[in-house]
Amino acid sequence: MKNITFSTVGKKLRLERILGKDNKAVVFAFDHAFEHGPSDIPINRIDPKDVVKIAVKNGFDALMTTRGTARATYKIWENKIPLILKITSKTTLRPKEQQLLQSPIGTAEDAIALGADAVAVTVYWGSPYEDIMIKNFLTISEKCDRYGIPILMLAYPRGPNISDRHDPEIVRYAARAGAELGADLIKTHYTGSTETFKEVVRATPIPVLMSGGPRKDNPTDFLKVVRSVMDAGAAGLVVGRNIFQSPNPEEISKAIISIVHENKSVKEASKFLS
Ligand code: FBP
Repeated sequence: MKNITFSTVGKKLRLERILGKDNKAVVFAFDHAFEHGPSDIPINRIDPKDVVKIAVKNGFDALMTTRGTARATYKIWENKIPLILKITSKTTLRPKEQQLLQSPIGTAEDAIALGADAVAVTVYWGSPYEDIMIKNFLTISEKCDRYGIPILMLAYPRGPNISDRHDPEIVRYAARAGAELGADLIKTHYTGSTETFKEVVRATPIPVLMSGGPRKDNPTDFLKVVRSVMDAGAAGLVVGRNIFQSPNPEEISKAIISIVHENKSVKEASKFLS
């Protein structure tokens, strides 16, 4: 027991609440009203409570959202689903170039105050502001290490030298850099094939979750991507728009969760879709 710190135990317990017994997770992402603005939020879902209800009712492993939404909706998620507090973001109201910087929008202490099980922090690898985001990450990481809070890093390649955010080698670089910096979980873009995503997973010595991305018109196409990353050894995904912009969020949620947690094929999972 001598070498085990209190925070090591806390971090382990919190990670287990998110990843569960099978070490896999489907996290519901809902920070878009801040990060992208009204264009991302369907008019029938402008009340944040309606979107949080989707995460709670459909068996997601965690809800990732901002501190204001977490507070406004806590009666819906409390004691039902772990909270991952998103503590960096940017708005699209900023000048374009400054959208390459994620600013602090919460703290590790907020996570403790809200009873969250992790924080989520974005680093745009390749941004002219990469240095600021690395420094912010280290400040957050120092506190999280003390308090036993895991950090999910959104490791996104983005900047003037990045022409393709899904380029396998660049995604692999970003994911690995996130792990090297000390993240506990990585969330990053799909690379277009199982083979290349396998390399991302192999190069990254912590669990890798795929980032959902814009909603696909055909939900089966999204299920194929989910199947591909699971075949590549991913620990699951973090998904928002493909769920809350869908006319049938329940169906697509069940289908995704069946692939991740029950190892279903795309064909089997498609049975959930009408
Ligand atoms: P989605 O599944 O909707 O892509 O959600 C994941 C996410 O990372 C959100 O947490 C975030 O707001 C958004 O995508 C960022 O998207 P982008 O980096 O493409 O602006």
